[in-house]
Amino acid sequence: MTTVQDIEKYEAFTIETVIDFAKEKGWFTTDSQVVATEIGDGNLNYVFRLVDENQKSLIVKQSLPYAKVVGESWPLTLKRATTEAEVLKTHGLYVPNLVPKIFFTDEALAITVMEDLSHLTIAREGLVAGKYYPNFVNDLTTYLANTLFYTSDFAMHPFDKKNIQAKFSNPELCKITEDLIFTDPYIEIDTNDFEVALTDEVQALWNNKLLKLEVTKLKYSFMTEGEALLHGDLHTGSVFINEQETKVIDPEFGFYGPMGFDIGQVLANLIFQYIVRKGEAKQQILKDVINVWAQFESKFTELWQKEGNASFAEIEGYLQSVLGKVYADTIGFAGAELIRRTIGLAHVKDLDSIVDDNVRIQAKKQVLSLGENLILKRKQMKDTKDLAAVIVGGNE
Ligand code: SR1
Ligand code: MG
Repeated sequence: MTTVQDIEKYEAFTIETVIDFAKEKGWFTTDSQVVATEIGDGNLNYVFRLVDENQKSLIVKQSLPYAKVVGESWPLTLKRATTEAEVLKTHGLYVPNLVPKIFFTDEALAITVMEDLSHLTIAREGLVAGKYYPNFVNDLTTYLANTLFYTSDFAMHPFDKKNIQAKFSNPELCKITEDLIFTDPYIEIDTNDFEVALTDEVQALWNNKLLKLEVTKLKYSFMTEGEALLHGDLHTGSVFINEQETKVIDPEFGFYGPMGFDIGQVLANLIFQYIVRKGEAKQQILKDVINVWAQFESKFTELWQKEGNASFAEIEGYLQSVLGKVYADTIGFAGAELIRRTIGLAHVKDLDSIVDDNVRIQAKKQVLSLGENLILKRKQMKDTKDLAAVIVGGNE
């Protein structure tokens, strides 16, 4: 919770005051010609890019005491800025090349000052424009395998793990996910957002008792299974990328949760591209979707064998049991992400930018049906062939 004292110390930056602040801190000289631009396109925060006449630049990200996407009627903890910086620092211990460098944080002002990544593109923007990123899956699975393994009981001392788990409890941001992903899309509520042409599909979903039961199981797993320090919002809008470099940003939803949640979000956000692409590009994305699991499994296995705590790693069959559980979770969480991004509050450009109404509605119907199938069949899918069959099934 953000307290009254927190709010009193807080001041929202403007283009002018953020420059004054950066000069006071000595990041730019007082006489330098600094230009600031607000470049944030996310749902929650402001992001200022500051650049001087010598092209020296940095990013000042500031949380607002409310959710930008809705406005002041939705108050939101300022502590999320600190959470984000701390998750980046912790994940940076294991994948230093895959996260931005943090230069400065201030909890009261809710700011994080970090490396400017403007030479990279937000992966979703590039993908929607038809680009293909050959390193995306390799880099994301390196990120997932390392951050999830090293922050889990499989690698940490149990005292350290419980201490860090307590530090990252993040209840307010988790509640957003609990509502927006696991509850709201399955009930009639004002915050849902879908085209009239989807009414029949949405009503069928609201009346699907089995689906609601399975989504509720996923929600409870999200709320109670503190397996590893998750990013918590790992969609393609949280990845800066080009042909050479990948940086995972924005882990303000970070907390200790089930590993499959992060993997499932990556999977689902690639599946949107599979749905909207055609021909060879579609087949390439399908391979990427499958490789998310295949490469995660192989990298996680290698870490487990080399560095896993003996009391788990030496038990025959236990790795397979863990991977089987994480695989089913991954598929189920991916299904929930597909559904909520189609009919819930927060959509994705991959679908919403389709101009032709018929094409867009057909794509959304496919996504809803696939989301449902993934949730309902997650425990029967034994390998990536099963996953590919379900994805291709209704989408040829
Ligand atoms: C009110 S926040 C809506 C969504 O934006 C964030 O990026 C998360 O995905 C959240 O669910
Ligand atoms: Mg975000």
